[in-house]
Amino acid sequence: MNDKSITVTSPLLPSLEEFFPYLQDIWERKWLTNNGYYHQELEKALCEYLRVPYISLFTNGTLPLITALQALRINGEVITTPFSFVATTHSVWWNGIKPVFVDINPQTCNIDPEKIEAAITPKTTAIMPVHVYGTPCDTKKIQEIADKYGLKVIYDAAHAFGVEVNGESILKAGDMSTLSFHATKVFNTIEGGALICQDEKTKQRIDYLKNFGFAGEITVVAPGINGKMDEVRSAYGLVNLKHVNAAIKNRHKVALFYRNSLKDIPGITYMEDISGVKHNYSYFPIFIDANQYGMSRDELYFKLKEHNISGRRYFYPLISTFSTYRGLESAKPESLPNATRIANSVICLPMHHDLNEEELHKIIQLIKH
Ligand code: T4K
Repeated sequence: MNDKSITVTSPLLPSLEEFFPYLQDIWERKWLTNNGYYHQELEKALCEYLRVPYISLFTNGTLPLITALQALRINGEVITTPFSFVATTHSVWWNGIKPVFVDINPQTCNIDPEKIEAAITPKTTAIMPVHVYGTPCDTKKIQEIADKYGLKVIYDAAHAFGVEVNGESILKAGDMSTLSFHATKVFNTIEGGALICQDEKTKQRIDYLKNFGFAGEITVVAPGINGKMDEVRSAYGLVNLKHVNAAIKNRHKVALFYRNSLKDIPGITYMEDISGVKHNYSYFPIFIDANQYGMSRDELYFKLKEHNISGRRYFYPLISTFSTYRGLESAKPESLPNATRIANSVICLPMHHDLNEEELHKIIQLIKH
């Protein structure tokens, strides 16, 4: 057994031989960014792969969140989850909007739709749920609430690349969905992201907003930002897209191995596949009950670390506990009992396309002892 470190994830990288001709072509074209050829090609390819009507590429997964709120002219208060990566709530804050935290459902780790209505005030204009770990939110129930109160819904789907429910892309739910193509994601463009919308007019507005608001050479129609993806990363994405199905297949094998190996360990629980859902196996969270397992989550985390295995405590601490947000009424831990318990018990085990059997056995042996 070697002592090479096992990281929580490892990027899906195209081979240099495969990528090099694309670089050569970009060098010949001398067109490096601003809606270039490969940018357009990747948008087309992703619409087809994800089966969504309109997609706009971005330079990371945070700017599409910020831009979605701008595009839909959201203000006042936005209902969201504290159990996510900080970018979700930061995007609300950066727009001068007040985030209102609602507790999660402990089975899915997603915002609990049963608790949304109680958080709605006259200032609420939108709901921003997250498909945490790629597990779909209850989009039907959320839409019913949104329709009843006239709210917009923006899904942070950073983890949900390729996830489908009953043969339909989860990215079609709500008014808009955002993706992250960060190096640590199932599909990556090194840094990158996207905003998905349902109609051409909205796509046009998003494209203006991500290019400073330019609608023509001398016409600026909105206070836009620079969110454009460049040609090198667009081309890299096109090559990676050819390999993403194989990568997800390998991730599935890892999930099956973990589930099979962990099923008889008292005090450890994990998530099962949901019937009708095409999962992408982006993360493999396990939840530790310290009394039954005989060791706390943090003890296990540091024990794995000692052996060069890095699990990650995604998403601990809760966003609502960070200094920017902890003064908010909705950030009180008493109103977020499920999120608090899950954040204190979760470890995401190493999960990527390239894990080998020796590494997986090493992880399981340590968890077992
Ligand atoms: N919404 C949600 C729900 C999100 O989860 C995220 C991002 C966003 C929005 C925002 O999207 P972006 O603007 O980031 O596109 C990582 C990522 O930086 C972040 O993208 C991700 N979520 C978050 C959950 O995780 P860290 O700080 O945990 O990453 P880091 O650098 O510690 O990397 C984790 C492990 O991955 C390393 O130990 C080794 C491996 N790795 C990482 C990189 C960067 C590599 O092997 N190669 C690499 O190049 O945040």
